[in-house]
Amino acid sequence: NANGKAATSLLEKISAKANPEADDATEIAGNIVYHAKYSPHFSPLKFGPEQALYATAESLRDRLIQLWNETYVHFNKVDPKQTYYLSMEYLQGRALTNAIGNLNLQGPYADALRTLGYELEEIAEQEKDAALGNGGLGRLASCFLDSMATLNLPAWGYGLRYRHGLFKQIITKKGQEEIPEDWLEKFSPWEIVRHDVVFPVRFFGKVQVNPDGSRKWVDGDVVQALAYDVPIPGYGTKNTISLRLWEAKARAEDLDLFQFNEGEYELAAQLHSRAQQICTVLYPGDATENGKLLRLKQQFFLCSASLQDIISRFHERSTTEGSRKWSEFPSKVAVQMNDTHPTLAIPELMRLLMDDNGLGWDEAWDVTSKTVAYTNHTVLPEALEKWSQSLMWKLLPRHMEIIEEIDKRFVQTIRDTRVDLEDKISSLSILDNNPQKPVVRMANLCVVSSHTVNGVAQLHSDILKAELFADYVSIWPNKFQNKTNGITPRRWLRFCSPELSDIITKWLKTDKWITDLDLLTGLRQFADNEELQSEWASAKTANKKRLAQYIERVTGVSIDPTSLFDIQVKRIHEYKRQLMNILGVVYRFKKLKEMKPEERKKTVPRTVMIGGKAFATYTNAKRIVKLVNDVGDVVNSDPEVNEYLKVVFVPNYNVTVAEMLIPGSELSQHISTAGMEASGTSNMKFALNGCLIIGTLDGANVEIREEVGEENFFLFGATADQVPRLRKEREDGLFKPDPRFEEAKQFVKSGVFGSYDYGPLLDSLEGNTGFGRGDYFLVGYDFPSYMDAQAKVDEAYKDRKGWLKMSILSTAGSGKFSSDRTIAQYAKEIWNIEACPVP
Ligand code: B1H
Repeated sequence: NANGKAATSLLEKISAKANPEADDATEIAGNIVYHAKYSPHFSPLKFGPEQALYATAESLRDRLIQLWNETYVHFNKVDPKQTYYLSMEYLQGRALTNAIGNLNLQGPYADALRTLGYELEEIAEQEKDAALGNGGLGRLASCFLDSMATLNLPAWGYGLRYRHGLFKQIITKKGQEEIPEDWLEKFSPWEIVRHDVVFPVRFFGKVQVNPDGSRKWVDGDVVQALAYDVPIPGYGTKNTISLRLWEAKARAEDLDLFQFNEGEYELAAQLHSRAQQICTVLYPGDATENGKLLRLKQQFFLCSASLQDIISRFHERSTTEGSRKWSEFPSKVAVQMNDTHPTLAIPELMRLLMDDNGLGWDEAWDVTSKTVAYTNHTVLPEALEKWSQSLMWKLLPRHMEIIEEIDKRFVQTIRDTRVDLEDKISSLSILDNNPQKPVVRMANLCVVSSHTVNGVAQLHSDILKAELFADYVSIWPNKFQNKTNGITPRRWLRFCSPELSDIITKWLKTDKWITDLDLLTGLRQFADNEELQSEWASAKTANKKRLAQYIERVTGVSIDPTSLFDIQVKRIHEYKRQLMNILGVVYRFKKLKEMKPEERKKTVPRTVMIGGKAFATYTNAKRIVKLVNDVGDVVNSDPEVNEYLKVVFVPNYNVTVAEMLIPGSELSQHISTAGMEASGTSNMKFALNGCLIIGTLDGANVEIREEVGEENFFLFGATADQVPRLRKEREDGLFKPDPRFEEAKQFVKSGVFGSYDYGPLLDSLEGNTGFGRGDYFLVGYDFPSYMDAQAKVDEAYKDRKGWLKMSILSTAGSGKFSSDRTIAQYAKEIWNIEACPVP
């Protein structure tokens, strides 16, 4: 590598100097060189782009460690109430550009690297994407951390250090194939292992009853939880918080030397390999309940280690001698559960308080229920976690006793106080004792035990109150809240589209919008301004060109940067209706084929990009991936139409790919069956980047449309309250399909897109024919209004100025969707915590 060689010789000319406070280019270059030489991870004398990445990251890490320490000491001194966000998923993506940007060191870092022969962007490209999550729920957790740090809130995240994150998707002739992801192949420069932060976590065993009647969980397997801290810098502040990820380790004494000496190596290391399994891989399900023992172990491991750590910090911060009063705990600690995945935090906190610290039930319950809060992210029945009671008794016998007791007391209270709910008790109770399959309903445990339950968009929260949790609302009318999701404007605008950001800053005459996103409304007054429009267009065009190059590099398909860039990227799921999108494309293709050449010339050229991962065993989702690829192959090589239509499946969609796609998008599709997408968060990212939305009245779309204005949103489809009736009509055979829908399906069936058997996939769209699910997702019902909305998109795009105005207004109306707003609301309305800025 010539570049590497040049850089190696440059390395010799710059004196190495460790300097965690380096902030000008010369000092930074010295610090990078220091790490290249004295924190080496590669053979000496190599300084290619990869070595440069690690040395650069380590130079930043010095600074982050310093800020992390200052923040920790400050929080310890002030002893504020602190929030702990418990999540099984974090989709952090890359960290380099984000850290440099949040510390406002772009210029000096770019200059420092240039003296070493590299461009910052080129080095940033070397970093792996940390994908310890599946989709929206995991990315939300990561956006929340960014906002917590930026708002100077005393708050930490807890998660698991999966050895392998979400699988890598490759596309072959067979469709999607999954390859293990390997973000730790070399090492991550962003984590700091804390060898002194280790907690024991028990599994299996039994409950011992002591002479005084107290109970204790004993025996079974004990695994060590070891802490790794990922520093999370705030934007424009010293505050740097922690994402603490737990790794599972066996203890030395768990190696059975006797068996080893007998030559029984596998038996000897049995406990070691069982411990290792826990954090080996992220479960790749998105909105799918799974019910496997290892997943339950992961969930408990996260909860137990985090709570032990939280309790030890509660004592560490005590200024009085001896241990603190437990009644103070809820005024020092808030625990937020990201969906039901960390529900075991509830019985584990009860157990730690009662069995390890001697509290009585009432006292422990008071502390626990004032500490924990629960966010629901889905109403899909298949995603509501239910754990088999027998599995739980085996793995967590003491917790099952506690859950039974919580349930017993809850049911008794209802019997005593609410005779009207007598016939609802079987659905309200935590334990479902159905003899076929007795289970624990985790959402019920969360609702009964939490002081607050929230949904993630207004419509979703309304549905929770009116349907899923309606009877609980009658018991606790004030427990339920809405917290509309948000996204961090740093990663999702400032850093992924610097061109557009600079234009915004120029026109608003301030860059304060980066931390006060409502200021974007200031762009509205310029929406018609031709100068702004032309600057806006050139930024968008630059982003489209960059995206076109990327697409050509990863797929080999060349796309026209002047065509309309139409994107749908999200996990592949029938409720998200990628199938409707591709059937719309099929119809467009068929019509283009039927047109005369001069007619075609009048159409608006479009590039449709679809990306997302399918759960490995979700057959229909995989068939959709295959269909998109097959349609792409035919359309893109058709010389009559490929000037007017291209169809690209973007492989391996992840945070890094999103940062390339979103800034280059002009239209994005958020087209789920109404009532099924709890919120959506990519819709917010697209809108913020001046991309128009075609979508249903679902999730946060409803609020986005309110904010950007209905004339700037391409709306179609049934509303959530119509869905049950429409499903019934579909089942009863009362539905008359639109001819365009029939034509599109027929065209696929005719075999134009290859010999793969799409019969089963298309049958899922039929009504009550005995096949499929009777078009449960109402693709057939919504198809005509979807196609009409698409025709309006084409018309609107022909009016270039009109489109630019809409695009500007879209960005201008996106202020509400900053995760800073969301987190400020959680802090005030759920956690009751206040900012604690490091001086
Ligand atoms: C969301 C999940 C989810 N909702 C189970 N539920 C999982 C469920 O591994 N599992 O078992 C993983 C994830 N994810 C998403 O959360 C919603 O579908 C989106 O609409 C929402 O925007 C996002 C964040 O609130």
